[in-house]
Amino acid sequence: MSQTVTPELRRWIVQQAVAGHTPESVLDAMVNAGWTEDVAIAALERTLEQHLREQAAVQKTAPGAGLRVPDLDLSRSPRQVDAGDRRVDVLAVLAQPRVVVLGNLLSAEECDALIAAAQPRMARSLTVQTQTGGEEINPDRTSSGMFFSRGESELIRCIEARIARLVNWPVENGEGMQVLHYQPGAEYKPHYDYFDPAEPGTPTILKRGGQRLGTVVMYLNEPACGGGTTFPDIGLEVAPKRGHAVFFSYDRPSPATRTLHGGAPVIEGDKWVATKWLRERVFE
Ligand code: PD2
Ligand code: ZN
Repeated sequence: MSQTVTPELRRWIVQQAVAGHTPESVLDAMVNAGWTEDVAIAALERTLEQHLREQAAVQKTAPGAGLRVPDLDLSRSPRQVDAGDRRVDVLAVLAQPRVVVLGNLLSAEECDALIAAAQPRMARSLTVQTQTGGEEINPDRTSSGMFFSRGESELIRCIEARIARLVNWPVENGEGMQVLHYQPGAEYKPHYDYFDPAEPGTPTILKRGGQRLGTVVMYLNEPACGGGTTFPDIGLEVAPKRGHAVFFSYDRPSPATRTLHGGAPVIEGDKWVATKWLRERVFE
């Protein structure tokens, strides 16, 4: 039997270590699950060494040494933040990684209007092809989607200005808003939103606006079951609730940011989201 150490297995190993399980007990669990002992030991050693190296790199980098990133001003622990034309509820805050769950970012009417405007333009979702900087159909992302151009309508301009004010980041640094639609069984497997510096296509992608530094995922409707936004490294799942959103930022393009996240499979009903990615510089 060929035994491949998948990213999921690596993540599981790190999660076991972080939860305090000894390497011996993790090894036992792997062997019981059918792993050859030699392969399991090698996978454990390599994964834990890499994890320690990453942790050391984070600790060596003093706070603030990463890039300046979009962020809400939560210094007074406000219940609400003024986003210009709307007061947005702050429902949950995590400092490290920075994750903020927001309520009332969009009205029900805005959610419906976004879906209606997106619907005729939906196509099977593409992801950036990291080898070349082009785009490709990705089996890890079984949703369909479309992009609005920045400022293309009054509705889009209004939401873009609100997000810019909320996270203190220029409208011009935002990518065009993307709408995704998931039907039952569709998901977006865990990924990072930044562009991996090790991929050959990344320099081409970065010419247009630099790195992504932050993401706002806005929920436009409510699937009956499933479809949460998951953050496997921090054990968080954000429920898709109409008008709510989750914001998170990453000050370096590294797994050390612990911003791995995914769209869990929709089990019943369907799911609509709008995503806004925020870049380092002006995105033309
Ligand atoms: O739809 C989601 O919950 C989701 C999850 C992860 C969207 C994105 N990433 C994204 O658009 O980047
Ligand atoms: Zn994402």
